[in-house]
Formats: sequence, C-alpha cells, structure tokens
Amino acid sequence: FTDPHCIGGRDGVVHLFEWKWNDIAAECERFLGPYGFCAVQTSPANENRVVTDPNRPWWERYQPVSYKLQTRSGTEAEFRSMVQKCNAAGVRIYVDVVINHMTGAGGTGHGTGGSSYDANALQFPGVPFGPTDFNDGSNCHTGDLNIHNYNNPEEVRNCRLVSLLDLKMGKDYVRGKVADFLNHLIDLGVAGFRVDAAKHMWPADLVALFSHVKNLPSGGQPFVYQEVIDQGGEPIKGEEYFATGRVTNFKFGLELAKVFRRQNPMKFLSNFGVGWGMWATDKVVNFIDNHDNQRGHGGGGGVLTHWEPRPYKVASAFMLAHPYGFPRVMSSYEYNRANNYEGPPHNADMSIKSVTLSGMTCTGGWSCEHRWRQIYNMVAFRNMARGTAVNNWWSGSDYQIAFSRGNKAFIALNLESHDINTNLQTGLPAGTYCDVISGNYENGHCTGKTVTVGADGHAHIQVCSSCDDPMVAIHVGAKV
Ligand code: ARE
Ligand code: CA
Repeated sequence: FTDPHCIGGRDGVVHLFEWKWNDIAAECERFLGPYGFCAVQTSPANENRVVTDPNRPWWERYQPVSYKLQTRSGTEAEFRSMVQKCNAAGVRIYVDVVINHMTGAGGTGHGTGGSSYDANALQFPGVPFGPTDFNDGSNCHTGDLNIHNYNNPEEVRNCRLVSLLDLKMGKDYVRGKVADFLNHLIDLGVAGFRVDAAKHMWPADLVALFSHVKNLPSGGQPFVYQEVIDQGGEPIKGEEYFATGRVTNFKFGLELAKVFRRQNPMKFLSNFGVGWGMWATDKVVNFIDNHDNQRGHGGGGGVLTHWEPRPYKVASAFMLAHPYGFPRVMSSYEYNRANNYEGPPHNADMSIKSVTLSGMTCTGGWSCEHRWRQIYNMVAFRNMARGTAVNNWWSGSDYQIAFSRGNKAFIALNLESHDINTNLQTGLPAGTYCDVISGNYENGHCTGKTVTVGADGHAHIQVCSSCDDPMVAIHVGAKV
C-alpha cells in the first residue's frame, strides 16, 4: 500500500481541492502531465449531504450520504472520463475516501446524488445503512456519543467525530459496503486513496477492510495514505497504521513553518527527516499545509499557507528539493478568511465554477499554488533528482543552506539579511544551468538567472536576501 504507482519517474501529488472532474481532466492533459506531477488527490467523490446553513460549505463533502459518485465536482461519467484522461497523460488519481462516518447527527434530506437520508433514524437507504451499522452506547460510553477526550483511544474510534454518525467498521456488512465502494473506484482506474479520519478507525478493522480491496489492473495494491493527526502528545500513534499504508505526516509542515519563519535555524535541516523524529521515508506523505490546517481546522494553526507566499514558496521548494518522503502540494482557492467554511468559487446556482487561466496562472478565485513557477519547477527538479541523496551540504550561517542531490541538482536557500555570495560545490557536471526559481528553461534558453558550473563542480552562488524568492535551484534537466 505504500507504492504511489507513479508513471515514468514522476513524484508528488497535488491536492486539487474542490475542483470539478472536467477541470481536473483538462489540467492533467495541459499541465500536470507535461510538468511531471505523479498524481492528483481529488475531493471526496461520493454523494454527500447538501448543507445550506452555511450555504454549501466545503466541509459538506465530508458528510457522506451514499457511495454513489455524484457530487458538486461532477457525475460518475465525468469522474470516469477524468480518470481515463489523467491516466493517459501519465497522472494518477487518488481519491479522498470518507469511510469512518456518514452525515452529522440529526436532520433529514437528500444528498448531492438524490438519495434520501434520515440522520435522526440513522437511515441511509442509498447504501443501504441502518441503525445497526453504527456505533452506539454499547461501545461508546461518552453519554452524548460524541468524542471529547483524545486521550482515550476507544472513545476516539467508537464515538462520533464532531457528531458525525460513526460507522461500525468492525461489522462485516459495513466493511463489505465500503470495500465495494473502494473496488468500484479501482475499476474506474483510480490508483490510491487518502483515508479520511483514519485515526477514528481501529487499525485491525482497516487491515480487515483492505484485505477485501483488489489490486490495481496494472498490478500491486492501491496507494493508501491515512489521515492520522499525530503531532505527539496523544496515545494514538501514526505507526499503528503502517500495515495498511502510509500516514499523513503532520509534524513536517509544523517543523518547516518554524524554520522558514526563522524560529529554528535552517542549518539544523542537515539531518531532516528520520533524524528529526519523523517516520521512515516510505511511510509518510508530507505537506506544508492541507485543506484543514490552512483554515484552522484539523490541528490548524502555525503552518505556512498561500496567504504568506514568500516563506511558503521557500518551504515548498525545500520540501520538493529534499528526498525525504512523498510530497503533497496543496492547491487552494481564495476565500474570506473570516468565514473559513466558504466553499469554492461558485455560480449563482451554487454549482462550482470552472477554473480559468490567464497564461500560466489561474484566475476566478483559484489560487493554484501548483502553477507557481517556484513550485512546478521544483517538481521537475525533484523528478530529475529521483534516487539520489543529499550531498555537498553547506551552511554559511544559521539561515543559509545549500545542498546537492547527487550529481543531478543543487539548491541554495537564504533567509539571512545578507546575501549568499560564495563559491560552492554543486556536485553537477560543468556547464551553464538555468536557475528554475527566477525563470524557466524554454527552447534552450533561460528566462531567469543562470549559474555556471566549472569543471570541478564549483560555481559562484549568489542568493540575494531581498529578492522575491531568496533561493537558487539548478538541475541537469535545465542546462543550456
Ligand atoms: C461540520 C461542522 C461541525 C458539525 C459537523 C457535523 O463544522 O460543527 O458538528 O459538521 O454536522 C470537516 C470539517 C468539520 C466538519 C466536517 C463534516 O473540518 O468542521 O464538521 O468536515 O462536514 C480531527 C480528526 C481529523 C479531522 C479533523 C478536522 O482527527 O480526522 O478533526 N480531519 C478530517 C478531514 C476534515 C473533515 C473530517 C475529517 C471529517 O480532513 O476536513 O472535517 O470527515 C487535535 C487532534 C486531531 C483532531 C483535531 C481537531 O489536533 O489531534 O485528531 O482532528 O484536534 O481539530
Ligand atoms: Ca469511528
């Protein structure tokens, strides 16, 4: 479950949060394929509750009504076509699967696919699930059935997360319905799953569930990364979930936020990864921010986001330049930060707006961090450096570092108030390289700065402290 099934030497997934399936298909063909992204993480694909107060928040998609593939992102036919087009472009699809629970308690209505539900009577005929398919007072002892104490693993797993009706994953029937859903996604060509709220399910139940999930048509188990918020300090540990795949590494973004906010010297990054008490490289999915913590949900606070573009780009470049783990790039939309429930850009009828473009950048309220040059060029850097280690580590002072990835790529980062202006070993063959931070490599030319590497691998490296982006990155794929 730990193999991301990347095609052709690619690496890294981009979360196209709340995008429509047709837009993702187009993005795979016109951008993600050509620019070397391994995969897309989609928003939940199955039918969800239609929440109208507040009006159509992003989080309604985390309240399943059935496993029918019909949401504001599109229909099953559109989903199927997206997966086919992305696979053909060499880009994998991982789906965010919400399997710990159904809707919040209380209320009745219809989901985005037209199925009815009764959250008072615990009836979800679209699956169907009924009252005996949910945890209750027999194994959740909090009285109101909600989770209050994260220090009690039984409570965290058997009670309701923010009142969401908690499925009895210990029951064969429930696991069967969930396995059918996951297998249907695999039949449609999906290569992996982000397992929402994995912390709230028993590891043994997940082992049992995934024993019923088929292999990919191309061979191998699907890629599985489980959302377990483990920042230390709670009894539930991420490593309990390694039997069924990787775990989302929440320490990663918090630690890098401290470093790139100048609260912890950058030079300490020399042993970043396992050396910082984080899990093995093939057990983690890393990210600077995610759709929750960028807006104060799910362990939020403290992380860098697109709202602080300068340090965010530096942190993202470091994540992509460093070999540790499998990276996830967040792709957000703009919203009023006072209303962190606000859903994606929408039309008057509340349907999601298509992503629009002006040249390389997105318009219409879509932030598209993955289309920022400093980020997409570092995806190419990472692909070029695949299989190499960190070499030629240098730190000039607390907040100046540089390193190479074998003889394939080299990066220097500077958060001091004075420039880096020195001769450094880049590990690269002699030649003239494009700095892919300040510009692109286009038709054999650099649109930004260049770096000249001599026969001994050394180069004069200048990284100005006051530039838009205080870093320089070169690799063998962008040599003039
Ligand atoms: C919404 C309303 C609630 C309401 C509920 C039911 O906001 O007030 O009670 O609906 O009607 C998302 C939103 C929630 C939203 C939910 C359903 O964030 O606000 O509830 O959708 O619509 C814990 C979990 C972790 C979870 C985070 C948010 O452990 O799994 O909380 N993250 C995932 C997703 C979320 C999603 C869900 C799960 C639910 O990424 O987007 O919720 O499917 C400590 C602990 C963490 C804990 C955290 C809570 O840090 O260590 O484990 O995270 O506190 O802040
Ligand atoms: Ca549970």
